Amino acid sequence: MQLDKNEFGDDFYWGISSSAFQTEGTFPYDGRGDSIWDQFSQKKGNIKKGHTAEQATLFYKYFRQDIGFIKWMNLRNFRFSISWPRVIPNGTGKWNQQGIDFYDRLIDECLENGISPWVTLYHWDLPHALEEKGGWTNRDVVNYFQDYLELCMQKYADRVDRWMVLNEPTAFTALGYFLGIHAPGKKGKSNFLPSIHHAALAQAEGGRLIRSHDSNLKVGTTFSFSHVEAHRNRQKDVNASNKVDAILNRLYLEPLLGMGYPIDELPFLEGLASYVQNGDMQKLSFDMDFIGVQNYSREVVAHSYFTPIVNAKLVPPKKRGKPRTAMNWEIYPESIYHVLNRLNTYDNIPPLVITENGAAFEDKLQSNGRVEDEQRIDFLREHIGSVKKAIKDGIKVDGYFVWSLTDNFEWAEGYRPRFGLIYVDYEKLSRIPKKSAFWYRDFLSDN
Ligand code: IFM
Repeated sequence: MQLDKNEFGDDFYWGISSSAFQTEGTFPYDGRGDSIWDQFSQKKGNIKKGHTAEQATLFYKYFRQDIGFIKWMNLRNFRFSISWPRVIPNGTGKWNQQGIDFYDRLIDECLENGISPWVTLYHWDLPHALEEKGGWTNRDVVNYFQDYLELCMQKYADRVDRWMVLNEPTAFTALGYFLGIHAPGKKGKSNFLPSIHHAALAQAEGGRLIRSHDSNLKVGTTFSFSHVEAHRNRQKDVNASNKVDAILNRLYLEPLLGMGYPIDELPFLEGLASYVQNGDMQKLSFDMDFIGVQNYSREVVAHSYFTPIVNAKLVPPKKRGKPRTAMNWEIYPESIYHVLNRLNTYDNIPPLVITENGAAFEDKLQSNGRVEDEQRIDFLREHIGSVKKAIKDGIKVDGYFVWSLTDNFEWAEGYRPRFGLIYVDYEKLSRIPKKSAFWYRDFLSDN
């Protein structure tokens, strides 16, 4: 497919994304407190091969070099997150000056290089001290979160004008508080339900706090969306896929848009009533300036008696004979088109920005010093092509960010899946631009 960046318009935001815990490294501590992920990754069996993020890519030290790569790729937008426990080690109370200074340096370095920082305020690294008080199951977290946001506004809003409140709330609550396969490793409905309501409240209250700080700031939040299909054309599979769709695509978006929780498909959400206080349902909505869309694949769903809540199972791409990435996710570029199209059917949907799209492959550093990741180039070309088709069909999309700048710590999967456009040699901590980085650079070049 032929792609021309000019077809997206001059004001389209081309960017690249990362997050604090996956890259910074947790040492030197410099006053940083533990997060739930520090604790979770210390426990045997939680992370593949026993990997931890103590070193990660040591972005904390090498951020200048990494920003150099962003500039070299002709990118003008960098999405990263602030680590809450780095700036407020106990989650509440005293702040950590060294942590504050780090993000000052990072933001200034972006600006000096002509790169706009797009900052996510919560990308999963809850301070461990708050988890000891119940984490997202404790309603107080909504207030602690706002105090943390207030501090970020005071320190950085003079230079950062694009903010994202949460990263993928479905992922961090379902994986961390229902299935227990992400930090903090809690399970069951009794943890999932309160965490859903408190994250949904934090999402909207956080938006309001940022807007009240300065109405010129652009406030957004991000969601992971997938195109969902029934495996077979039979009622049981269709019902199962509707339930999975409600969890993956509607759970946090619809309350934000003032539509309430998707109880029609998910009757277990009636249990939220125990946590909803007077006036809360109104507080869940907020008119974001943009929605961050994160899409990687589609899900094909079949009925299953063995899965609680949704009676559904995901049919893996291998079983369907479909191409897949190193995460075992189907390569299906049309998914991003379907997702954008679907979002466009909501009456009051804010402008959309693709804040994550990308793929992990088995990248190999060759003896000639190159990483020839042709598959990633194809992936990006086809997905950007799908975004172009959506725009041609009249859907407003304002930007596209690749996940991710460098290879990094892929949560419970450890370091094996490599998502970066820049390869990281974890022994030497050296960085090597992959062929896809050259491709992205050339695509974005004015010549
Ligand atoms: O690495 C993650 C990121 O932290 C959130 N979105 C999906 C990415 C790939 O799994």
